[in-house]
Amino acid sequence: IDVVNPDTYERLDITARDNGLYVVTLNRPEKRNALDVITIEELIRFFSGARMAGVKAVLLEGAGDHFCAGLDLVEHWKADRSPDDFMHVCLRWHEAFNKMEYGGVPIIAALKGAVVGGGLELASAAHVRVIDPGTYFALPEGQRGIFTGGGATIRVSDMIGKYRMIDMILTGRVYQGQEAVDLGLAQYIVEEGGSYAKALELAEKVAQNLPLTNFAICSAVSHMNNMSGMDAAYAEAFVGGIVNTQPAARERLEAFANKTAARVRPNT
Ligand code: 1HE
Repeated sequence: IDVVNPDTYERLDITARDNGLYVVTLNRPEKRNALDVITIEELIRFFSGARMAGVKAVLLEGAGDHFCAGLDLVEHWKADRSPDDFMHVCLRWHEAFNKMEYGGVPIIAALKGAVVGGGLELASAAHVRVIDPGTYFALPEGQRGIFTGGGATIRVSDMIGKYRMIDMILTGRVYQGQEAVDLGLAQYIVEEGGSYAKALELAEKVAQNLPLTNFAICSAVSHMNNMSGMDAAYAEAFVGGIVNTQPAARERLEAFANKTAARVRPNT
């Protein structure tokens, strides 16, 4: 299917690896991978069609020294948009990031350098984030005289809590290192320059899960978090009914029953 054809993208590099794993690279390093209209449209296109195209997992990264500098401020300034126009820009961002979070394809983000403004909003739409000690998170919108528009009010406050998010945007506070992990901005920290290798290891691992299981993990959990407890319990039972009886799982269950499957052991 065309959505995985790298020749059809201008801002994204799409690289197929083994076993349905794709590397999606924001490829505008000279502008620190700032998100312009074209990039957002390409993210929508890729993530809308990924699962139907057989994509089993995505490693998301940025070319150059920084993951992403957020909204293309120069494009925004030059376009001198009306409120109506920018509302629709924001809706396209939400389209892209909702397709990512709810699309059912696991996305592992390899982060480095600046992950700021809309770059943090993009990273927060991935399911797993890996950082190195040089990775830093910020919401510079407050200083730039603007506000968020790509889901920070939802996902960043979900990760770190409402008042930490408010502090970040009000004061421009930067979080990095182990503190960023402890607060929930990322799940893994590795040595300097190591986020790509760790993200690749994780992406290769999750690509081995059954696609329907990954679909539930990378879609149902987010949907259920938006529901009341009663509705979430009902929906979980429904999803569990389908996923936990899928024919493809029988082999794995049989292996467990026959004692040939790996056991869960503590970290060494
Ligand atoms: C950009 C952008 C951008 C860089 N839009 N062009 N985001 C921000 O406020 C972050 C703004 N960017 C920065 O603070 C810095 O550029 C970085 C920390 C990311 C990188 O610093 P550095 O020293 O490596 O690069 P630089 O010299 O600042 O930038 C290199 C080029 O990238 C330069 O262009 P050039 O043509 O002069 O070479 C910069 O103009 C360009 N560049 N960042 C456009 N963001 C839906 S609402 C979302 C709200 C937001 O995301 S607010 C944006 C927050």
